Amino acid sequence: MIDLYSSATPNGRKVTIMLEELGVKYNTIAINLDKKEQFSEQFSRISPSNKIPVIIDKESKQTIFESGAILLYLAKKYNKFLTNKNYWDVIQWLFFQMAYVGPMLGQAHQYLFYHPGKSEFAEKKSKDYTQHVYEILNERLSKSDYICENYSIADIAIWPWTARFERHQINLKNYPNVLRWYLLISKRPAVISGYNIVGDFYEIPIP
Ligand SMILES: N[C@@H](CCC(=O)N[C@@H](CS)C(=O)NCC(=O)O)C(=O)O
Repeated sequence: MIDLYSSATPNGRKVTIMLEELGVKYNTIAINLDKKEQFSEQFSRISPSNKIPVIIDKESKQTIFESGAILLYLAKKYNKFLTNKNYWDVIQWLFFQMAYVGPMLGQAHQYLFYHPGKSEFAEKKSKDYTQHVYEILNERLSKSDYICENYSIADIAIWPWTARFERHQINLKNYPNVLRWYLLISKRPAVISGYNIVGDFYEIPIP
């Protein structure tokens, strides 16, 4: 049994979608970010950066924070969504998500959605980076149905961030390959269920 500490956010949804895809049993412990529960003494012991998601695998006694590390751990443990055939391809796109997509789109949420009008410079930078991310994805998805040939942890890591396209002022219709991929993944039963495991209910946004 796996304990998952999470919230209804893109990084949290990566893990609930992965667990639903795997069909394994897990408990969810909701961490209310608005109430700053991520800074509690108890949660700090398992999450040094005070961020969700975190899992505790009671079988292996392994605690893991950082969503990319969690996806890798689960893919390795259950031997799914990361095959030997295109291992490094998936790894590089997973790292692209962790190092570029997440941080840049996360900043865009701050400057464009939560706090607009504070810094013209930051808003422009965020828009430029966001468009760059979508251009890269659109080009990549012109070559295959999924980020790396077959559905993998690269898709599972990237998709929940693209589901916030409205917040970072992106019209998905301007990125037709991303739109096709986005809609394809939106229809997966595990994605539909995994989108809403922790916290309030949200519809998957469809452009
Ligand atoms: N690189 C981390 C980022 C995690 C992260 O930013 N989590 C956000 C929610 S999506 C969070 O816990 N924010 C709370 C805070 O910053 O206080 C990961 O991918 O797990």
